Amino acid sequence: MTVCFFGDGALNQGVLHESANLAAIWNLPVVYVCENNQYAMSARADKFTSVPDPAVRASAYGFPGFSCDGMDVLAVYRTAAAAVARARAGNGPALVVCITYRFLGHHVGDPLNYRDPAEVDTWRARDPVERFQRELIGHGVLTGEQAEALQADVVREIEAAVAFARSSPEPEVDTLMEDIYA
Ligand SMILES: Cc1ncc(C[n+]2csc(CCOP(=O)(O)OP(=O)(O)O)c2C)c(N)n1
Ligand SMILES: [Mg+2]
Repeated sequence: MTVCFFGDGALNQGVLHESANLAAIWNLPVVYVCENNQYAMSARADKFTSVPDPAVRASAYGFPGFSCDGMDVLAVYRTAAAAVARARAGNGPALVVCITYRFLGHHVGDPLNYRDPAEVDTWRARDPVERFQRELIGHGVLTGEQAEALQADVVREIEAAVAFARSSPEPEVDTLMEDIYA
């Protein structure tokens, strides 16, 4: 099966409509996952998407659409697992919309002058990584020390990857199209 990820910015592109329609007609094992972080570049979702919950659009293609709390790791897992199980059982595509939030700008130079910092703080308080960590510690799956050690491991891994990239030669121009499927 195939999982396609896209942002809320891609929701209103014609190609999504064409793909979803064909996927339904051919009964393809596809799960469409919209990471609805409520901003596409500097535009707020309610300014460019006609419905508050884009999951309702799936019914127009004849397959189910599920919205879930994208700030809750286990809610995303349960919702995705149901959509994947359907697809694997031969029941065709599904749309999963994860309601989340874009903490940072669209790009590093984004002035973020189009939204209220208080809104960001509200969503930051629901940070899914911190929330899941609290849940794991609360259920005794992880100790605070193990969580800290894990975080230190991740930081080390990222730093090693950055160092590797910085010390590697620039890629050749003719590799530009490698691993791109069209
Ligand atoms: C096919 C295509 N159409 C339009 C654009 C211009 N564009 C770049 S980013 C963007 C919005 C992306 O929104 P989203 O996926 O929600 O990303 P986010 O701002 O959340 O990072 C658009 C319209 C593009 N890059 N490609
Ligand atoms: Mg977005």
